[in-house]
Amino acid sequence: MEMWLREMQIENAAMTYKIKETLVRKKTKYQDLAIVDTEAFGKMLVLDGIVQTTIKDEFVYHEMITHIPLFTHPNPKKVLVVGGGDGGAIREILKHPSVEKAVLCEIDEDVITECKKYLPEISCALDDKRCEVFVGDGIKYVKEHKNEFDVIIVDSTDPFSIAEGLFGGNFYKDIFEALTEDGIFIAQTETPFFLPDTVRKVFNDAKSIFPVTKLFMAAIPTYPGGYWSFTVGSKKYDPSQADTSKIPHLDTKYYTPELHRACFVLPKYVEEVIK
Ligand code: AAT
Repeated sequence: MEMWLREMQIENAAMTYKIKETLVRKKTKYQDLAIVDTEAFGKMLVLDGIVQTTIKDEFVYHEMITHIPLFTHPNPKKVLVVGGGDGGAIREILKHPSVEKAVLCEIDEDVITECKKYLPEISCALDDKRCEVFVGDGIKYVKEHKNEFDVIIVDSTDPFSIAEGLFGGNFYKDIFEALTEDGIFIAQTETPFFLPDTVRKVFNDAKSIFPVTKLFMAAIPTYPGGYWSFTVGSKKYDPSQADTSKIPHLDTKYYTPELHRACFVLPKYVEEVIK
């Protein structure tokens, strides 16, 4: 018998994945969680029917959401990840020797537990002694920490339900306060192809708060549209002008110093979205 997972990527279009095996499926306190093994992308984490990360393409997202801000900041020591309970962002952050502490603030403890069990390739650094795991709402956590982090990474689900408040101006104001004086923030900010209004709003919210705001793109096959946006808000350093000449070699599959600068060059339709 063939089993297929269908993700409704937008209202009238879907992606389907042939499933080898369902490893876990449960209702957590916050969402419907599944980790399934698929023919095309290997194991994947699915929350409320939406693909969050897969063994085959996770490197694109996790490298770009971390190395762009961490190689823009000259000396990132303390980093916060909001969401990201799979641990992929933490794994990449801890490749930076300057980082003394990486805090993960994930609302759903089951995401952490199940990813540790079934996705060790991604979650492997969550037990590192430089990583501190905190289970709770990122909105509250950020509000309660001031002038503390050099980099804040918002690795969240799409802007509905528990993650809705992670996409707005009020949250970005709190992030600004939680950052140190030359801090940098980055968020995954959806698809400009299918959701131009969302991308525009989030970008403009960030722009109204941060002195430097830039958007870049990366190609992520399992995300709607296949071409995903990230927004960077920075108090001081411009990520698109980072000095990439002295970046040390890191074990990456997508990020390169050349791409660091090139990814900020946008196709015309994306430039129009954020104009
Ligand atoms: N690393 C890629 C995976 C994710 S999952 C995003 C995580 O954000 C989920 O585990 C979810 O439980 C967590 N989350 C959602 N809302 C909050 C909140 N308010 N506070 C803390 N954590 C939260 C990102 C995938 C992007 C998918 C794009 N389509």
